[in-house]
Amino acid sequence: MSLEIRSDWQEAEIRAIYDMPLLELVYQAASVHRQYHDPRKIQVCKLISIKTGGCPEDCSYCAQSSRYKTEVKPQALLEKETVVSIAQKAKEMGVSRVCMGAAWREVRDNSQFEEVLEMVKDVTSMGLEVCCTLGMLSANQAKRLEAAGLYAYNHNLDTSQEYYSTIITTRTYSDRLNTIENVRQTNVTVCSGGILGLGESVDDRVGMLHTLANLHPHPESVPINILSQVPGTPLENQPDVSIWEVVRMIATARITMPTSDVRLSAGRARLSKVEQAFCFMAGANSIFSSDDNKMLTVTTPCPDYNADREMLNLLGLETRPPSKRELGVGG
Ligand code: SAM
Ligand code: DTB
Ligand code: SF4
Repeated sequence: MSLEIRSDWQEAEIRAIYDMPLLELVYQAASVHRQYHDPRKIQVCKLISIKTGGCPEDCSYCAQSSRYKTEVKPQALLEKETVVSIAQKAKEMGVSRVCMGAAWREVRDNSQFEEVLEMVKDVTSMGLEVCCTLGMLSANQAKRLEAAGLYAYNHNLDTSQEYYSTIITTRTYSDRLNTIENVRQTNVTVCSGGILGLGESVDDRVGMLHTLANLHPHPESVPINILSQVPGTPLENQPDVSIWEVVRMIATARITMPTSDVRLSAGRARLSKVEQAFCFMAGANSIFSSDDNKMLTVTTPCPDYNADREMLNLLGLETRPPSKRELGVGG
């Protein structure tokens, strides 16, 4: 297999990778992984929901959309001090990246954005990589986040262009790509991936990877989420995705985007240690961990720091320190 970094993938080539005999696929992905990454290192990330619920968007999977009746209670923007203290505890537990999520359609130029910029500065100055996921961004807002020291911006494509409007009607695929492009014009790194289990076909999964792998450069970070079926949302009755589909997706992302971090994100809580080990073998090199057993909201469980430390020890894996690149710049 060629190990060059490509942004000219054909959809059929990616499909052929995804469809390879499973163990051959995992072996090739593991080989690529070893070429570009230290396979003993896993980055542990912590999500902080800085503003929860009441979102005007209609993403059919999401517990935070105001259109669906879920158990999530809307909450105002957290105080900066609260965010810093969660980040401090996370750092002590081996976390090197903190991702702040807000249930917004888009960032507005208001006092709340100013507060988020202050949070980014303070958490960055603790020596952590800071990622934000705040909805759509203008080019100017991306530059302001860059100036605050932001390390990464998360904005997922979620699925293929063709399937997108089945899942979300309040924005388009090109809105998504546009925000990613605005982030790309800065030094902030791009985090973009998707979800398995929305009722999408294999062609949709391959289509999403095709779009991501043909971005130039590739997103530095590619989260692979497994749908957590949230009661009250249109996708509440979706069947569970098989672990083998998850492994195929991770391996195909690893082979097509060799230098990117591939993050085993939502849905990990229902995987056994053996299943997670398979995901790491297939090239996943990051997890989200927590002290309160939730990802952003109570609807999506997350293993806790102690359980994860035990698992990493068992598998002979170590936590990765924060990247030194550009930490503190502009902050
Ligand atoms: N509001 C921002 C946005 O949509 O860009 C950021 C927050 S949103 C929670 C970030 C991502 O989490 C989504 O793009 C989706 O991939 C993932 N996600 C949300 N709800 C999920 C669920 N129930 N199961 C799995 N992944 C989910
Ligand atoms: C991503 O791709 N996965 C994380 C992060 N980016 C923001 C979120 C996972 C889903 C959280 C859903 C919930 O907790 O309600
Ligand atoms: Fe809002 Fe993001 Fe949830 Fe969509 S995924 S409803 S934009 S919080």
